[in-house]
Amino acid sequence: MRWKKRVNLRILFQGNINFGKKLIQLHHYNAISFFLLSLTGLLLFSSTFRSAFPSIRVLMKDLHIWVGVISCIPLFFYFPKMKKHVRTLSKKKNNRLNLRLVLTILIILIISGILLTFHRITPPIVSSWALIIHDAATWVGLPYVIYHSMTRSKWFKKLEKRFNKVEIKEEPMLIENGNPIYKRRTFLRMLSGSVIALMFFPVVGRWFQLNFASVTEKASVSNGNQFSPIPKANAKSAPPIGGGRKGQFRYYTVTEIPKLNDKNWSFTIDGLVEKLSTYNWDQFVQLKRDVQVSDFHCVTGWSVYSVTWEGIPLRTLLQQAGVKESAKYVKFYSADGVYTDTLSLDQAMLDDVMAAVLIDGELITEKNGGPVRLIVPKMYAYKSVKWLNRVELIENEHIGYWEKRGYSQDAWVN
Ligand SMILES: Nc1nc2c(c(=O)[nH]1)N[C@H]1C(S)=C(S)[C@@H](COP(=O)(O)O)O[C@H]1N2
Ligand SMILES: [Mo]
Repeated sequence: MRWKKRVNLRILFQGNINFGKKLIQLHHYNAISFFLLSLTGLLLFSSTFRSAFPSIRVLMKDLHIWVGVISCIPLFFYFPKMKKHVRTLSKKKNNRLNLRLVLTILIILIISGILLTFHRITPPIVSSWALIIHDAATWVGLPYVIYHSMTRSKWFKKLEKRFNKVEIKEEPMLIENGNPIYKRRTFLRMLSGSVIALMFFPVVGRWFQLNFASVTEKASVSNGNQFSPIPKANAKSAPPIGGGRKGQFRYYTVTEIPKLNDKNWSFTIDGLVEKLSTYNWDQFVQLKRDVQVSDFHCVTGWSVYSVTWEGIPLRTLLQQAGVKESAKYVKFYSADGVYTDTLSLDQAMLDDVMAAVLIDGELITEKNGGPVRLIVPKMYAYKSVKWLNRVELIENEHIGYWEKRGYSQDAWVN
């Protein structure tokens, strides 16, 4: 590969080699780390990748963090010499602007990246902002770097030359007061810039929608689940006492969304219980429900605040079934047939752990884990099993789906 020949770390770290050579090495080095960071970062952002390769998700995250850390090393070598570098650019306004932009983006990425890395010891609001800012800086920085490396590549220079020749032969430059008002070179660059920006449009749009659009999904419209009767919301739920959720869910699933309806759906509590209980939808919606307002935190940094959930507290369900002395853990199953998670009996008895049926007064949509999903507000949401249809009391600890793939068994939110 070409970069192997080009990147020479020795040059970067040796004291007595000339400054210009060092800058070039730094540039090549940064290009490689930026490429690796973008690749691992985009894979982390992608929910398709998440469900296609769940077992390397944690590895990808660690890789992203370590490449990030290693990429910072050259900066420490650069900063003491920055003054000198800026001086060499004193007559090049564009280069100075470029440098300023790149350094600003880098610093934003580094600070937000550090905050995200240590998300477990900061409050969730800090990580959710760090995630938004980290992504935003990526959506500016990544297209910019692609543009930068493209317009400086050999084939682009060739293209420009050809473009300019055509121009001289066939079409004179527009001239006003002796100055060209539209250089074709500029046009070519603007065109490539726009193409790159357009390429990023869908993903940036998606990101924008996730963070800033105030989409209130009407369950009746977007819910593929076919359930009737529709449970009548408690007065505290409609209108929601939490005032309506703030923020948006990023819908995750490790399987296809299960096709559920009031005929094929059932809810079972079994294992180490006095009486095995199975409910069909009709029976389930007759159980007495509570309302709570709580925040929902994904371990990757995003949160949804002030969600008004209505459902059956898990401990009510457990008490009704009668937990046997020997039961120590509770295992939760999803109707997707794959996803499971677990709580200790003590954790399962916490008063805000709930089999939720309504969100902000409406049926939980199928994407969101409806008709019934677990919520464990004090823990990261990988504990909040979607399409919950079975609760089993067990003696020995079970390791959940994501915990098997590297997520911490300690899921408490700070
Ligand atoms: N069945 C099932 N439950 C699940 C998941 C999943 O992939 N499948 N993902 C978990 C994770 S990591 C999170 S952050 C939340 C996401 O909930 P949402 O898809 O409603 O936003 O669901 C949790 N419960
Ligand atoms: Mo998550």
